[in-house]
Amino acid sequence: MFCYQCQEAARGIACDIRGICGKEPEVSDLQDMLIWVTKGLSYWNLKAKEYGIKDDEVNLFVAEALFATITNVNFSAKRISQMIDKAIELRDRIKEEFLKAYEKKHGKKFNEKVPEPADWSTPGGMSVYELKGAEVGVLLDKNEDIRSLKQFLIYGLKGVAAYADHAYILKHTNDEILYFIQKGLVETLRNDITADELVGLILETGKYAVEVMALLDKANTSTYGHPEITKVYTGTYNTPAILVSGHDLLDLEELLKQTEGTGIKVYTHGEMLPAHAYPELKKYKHLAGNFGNSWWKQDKEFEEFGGAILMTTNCLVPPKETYKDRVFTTGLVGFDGVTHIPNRVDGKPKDFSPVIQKALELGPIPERPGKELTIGFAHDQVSKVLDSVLEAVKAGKIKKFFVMAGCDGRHSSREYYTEFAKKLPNDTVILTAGCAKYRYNKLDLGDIDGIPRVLDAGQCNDSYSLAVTALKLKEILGLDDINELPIEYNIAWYEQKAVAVLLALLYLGVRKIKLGPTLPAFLSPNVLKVVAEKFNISTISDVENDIKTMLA
Ligand code: SF4
Ligand code: SF3
Repeated sequence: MFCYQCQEAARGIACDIRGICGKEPEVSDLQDMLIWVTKGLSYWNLKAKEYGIKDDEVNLFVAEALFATITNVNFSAKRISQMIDKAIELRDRIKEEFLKAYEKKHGKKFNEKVPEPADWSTPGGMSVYELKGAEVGVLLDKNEDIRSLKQFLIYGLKGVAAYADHAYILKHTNDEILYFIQKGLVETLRNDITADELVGLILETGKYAVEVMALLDKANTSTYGHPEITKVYTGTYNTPAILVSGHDLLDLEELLKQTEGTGIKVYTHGEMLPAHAYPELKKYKHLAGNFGNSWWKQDKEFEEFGGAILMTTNCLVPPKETYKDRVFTTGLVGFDGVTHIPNRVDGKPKDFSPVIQKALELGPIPERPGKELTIGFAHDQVSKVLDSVLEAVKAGKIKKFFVMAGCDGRHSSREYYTEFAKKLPNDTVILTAGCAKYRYNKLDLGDIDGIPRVLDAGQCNDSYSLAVTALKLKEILGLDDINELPIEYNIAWYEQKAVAVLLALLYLGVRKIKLGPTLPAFLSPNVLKVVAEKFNISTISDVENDIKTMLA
């Protein structure tokens, strides 16, 4: 195995024995194989598109395959292997269709040379896939800079694909985004691709990252209403309970419907916290509160919670034996030995009865006191209070905004973000989204004329909301450049959705971003130099120093 896609890559270089995330080498090689055959599938699908053939199943599958390989989504060798089978099956189907269409149009057979994954085939099975995966992974490209750029592109595409899949689940799709993902994948098969071409594709990924986050925003808000300022209780009640984590709002909604009247209370964990702010979700009285913190604390917090647990997307930490039997996965999440709730069939809701049954069997969880968190500052809500925000800015009561969106992670170096939030002067406001917020959202940082000093827009994809707010401010203030706003960016990243968010910010023209707690291991020294120079990206140093320079 060789994996360096997340911020916690071993030694800041790569995981090559076993993932720090818990990913086994076997699964890592299978994931590499899945990406590789998905490139082959994309190759034929793009060719078929030229002949007017559109296969929605293929378009969706490509997004799902990428999403399944994001950090902390799927640790199951069996599930990834089944996805490889499916990729090959779809590839051969779309290839056949293309070949027929080609012959019909040209009166002769297609005989161009095709890239290896477009027709690789062998009586497969998991062990063959694993061996091939080890051959065609990250290290396939010998030139360090080309490898770095290709992986940078693929990780950005993974983030875009994940958000596209989230939107698709809520019946919102955009073929242009799905085809761009495929184009990007196919381009990485070229041995003659130049660094400049790759940089161009990476920047274009930023454009699609903006588009896909806008699409997901529309999917979420048209289904569940615009998030509203909401207080969320962080304690628990003495009843049977289910804790829901991940980003999938439809899973939560279906579970809420199916638990109505059962006496079960439903709680959110990690990235599911923003669900409480959506009118069509908060209306369920048994959506009782938020328990715990961000993803990496789940081994302690899931154990302590006591009820059933449902993981809808990333980030799953390999469950401990002590609570594994009450964890359930669904969607693209997978872990061998953990019960999986199957997908919807024929548009019918998922059947969460095994989770409900488990919660009832486990009985009431302990009552624990908790404080209240205020959330729901997505763009629509913020636009309603924008006048008072602007007044506070004009009156000098708010000097600066700090966008501290992104991910949390387990490294102790992330205490930086808690300290940073604590030490920011009282006339500053933090704009956040994603699980990075758990480093400071319980600090009681107060408010400025009723405006909380931490404005939480929602999940990582709701970084889009922060961008909308920034663009609106730019317009109102009549500025030419988004960088003239009194906004500083101190972004924490971990997995590949955050890579897409970063590319979206770059596409929108945001410069001088601080990215931490460390810069990506997948950026080679040369690529890093280009990124730093072109976009003025740097990493964090110490809190006092960073605050000083960012306030200057
Ligand atoms: Fe290592 Fe991160 Fe890859 Fe997991 S996802 S194997 S922690 S680099
Ligand atoms: Fe967190 Fe995984 Fe990225 Fe959606 S839950 S932000 S790390």
